[in-house]
Amino acid sequence: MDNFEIKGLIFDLDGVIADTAHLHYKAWCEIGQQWGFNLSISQNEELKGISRKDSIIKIANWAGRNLSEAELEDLAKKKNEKYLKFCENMGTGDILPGVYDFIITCGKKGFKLAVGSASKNAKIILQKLGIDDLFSIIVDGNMVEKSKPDPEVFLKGAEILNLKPNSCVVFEDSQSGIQAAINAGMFSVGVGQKHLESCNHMIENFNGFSPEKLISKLSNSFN
Ligand code: B16
Ligand code: MG
Repeated sequence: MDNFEIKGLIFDLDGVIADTAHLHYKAWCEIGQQWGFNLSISQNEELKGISRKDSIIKIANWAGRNLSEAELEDLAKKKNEKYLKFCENMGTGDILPGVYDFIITCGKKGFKLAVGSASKNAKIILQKLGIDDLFSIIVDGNMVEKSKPDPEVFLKGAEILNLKPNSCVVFEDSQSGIQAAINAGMFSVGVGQKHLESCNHMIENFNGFSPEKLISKLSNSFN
């Protein structure tokens, strides 16, 4: 790919901007434990980036439970109440390392900024972190029909930013999110300690990362 030009950056929320992945996990564990089912860390990896309802369906399958639509709805509600309770005292200290500075620098350099999250709580969480106004658009779980790895959430973000998919970079902590970025025709940067397959570049966190490094790593990834 020659002459690429990056104009837009789309950030996943849970696990990229906000230190919330462990809180989703804790709430899901409590849901599973009512059936005596222990959700493993590797099973939880498969839930990252997946909608609340699709997550319950997966957990019920793993636990060998057959749930009616009404039971699914009820568990979704219970899980969310638990999750929001865990998030009650969340503030700027729950922003993941380096990402705030990276977002501010990128904004000053003229990149268009968006959030692309499966979470229906994305706006509330970003408000708690005090950074909801840094983004031109927050595409959340209320605005999409399909879970990652479907590209809908990122394509909607690019469309609202008025950018072509191939001028956007997605930052993601989940394999389903990296696949969604690939399916959208976007570049992807994996974030976190767990290696993610097929992303253009991987960082442990945003400490020391810069727009210049981003462009250089992306151009190296396909040269
Ligand atoms: P909610 P992301 C995802 O957010 C989380 O990774 C996933 O664990 C969660 O189940 C999903 O949002 C739905 O969240 O229950 O708050 O609507 O990583 O795409 O920002
Ligand atoms: Mg995530």
